[in-house]
Amino acid sequence: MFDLLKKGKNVDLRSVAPNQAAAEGRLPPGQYLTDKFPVLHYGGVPTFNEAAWDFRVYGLVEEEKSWTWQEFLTLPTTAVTLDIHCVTHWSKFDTTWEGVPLADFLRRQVALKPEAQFMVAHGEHGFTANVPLDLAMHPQALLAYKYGGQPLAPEHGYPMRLLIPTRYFWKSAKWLRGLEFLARDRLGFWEQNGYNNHADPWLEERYSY
Ligand SMILES: Nc1nc2c(c(=O)[nH]1)N[C@H]1C(S)=C(S)[C@@H](COP(=O)(O)O)O[C@H]1N2
Ligand SMILES: [Mo]
Repeated sequence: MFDLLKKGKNVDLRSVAPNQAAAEGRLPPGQYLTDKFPVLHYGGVPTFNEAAWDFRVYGLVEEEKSWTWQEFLTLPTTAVTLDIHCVTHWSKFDTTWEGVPLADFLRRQVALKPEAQFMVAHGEHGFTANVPLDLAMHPQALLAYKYGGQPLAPEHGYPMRLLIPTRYFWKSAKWLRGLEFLARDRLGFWEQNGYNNHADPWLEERYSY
């Protein structure tokens, strides 16, 4: 599977002693801590064309809706700090993000049909990642467009990405363009490629086999 991953700059990520981090009780099993921000994705980094960009919500909703980038920027935002854990074994603590809280967005901007129980996030180039609706409603789930107080870097998802807490970081789709709501779960890109659908780093749910 990892041959599918396009790695960023190949630096030594083991910048902090794992024991020190584990002692804090915040480092899940099999992970090591890094201060860097590795870049991981399949395919190229898309360029943002504001005129062509929209953000769509569809599937099991009463009414499909879409937002331009300027419309999206008017939505209320919040800041979230969380630890991120990549299935390729790096973790990064206290990452700080700003964006639209997904739970608020789904409650105020979207009328989900009662049958909607799963969400598929759609990124540029057909990338998908799936989560159950209750995880999408997690208070730290974000439609994130700032990292560390700055707009997202292109390789980290500019202009906007999903941020899904409590799971391996692959559920956090970069270059987010749409959310689709479903009655039954549908595996996303990495989930179809052998990764565990539940993806809890504390249970080390890396693979589906
Ligand atoms: N669109 C898109 N989003 C993606 C991916 C991808 O391949 N395409 N890979 C995921 C994986 S495997 C990880 S670990 C994180 C990495 O985010 P980062 O590059 O900002 O560290 O993005 C996730 N989101
Ligand atoms: Mo990942």
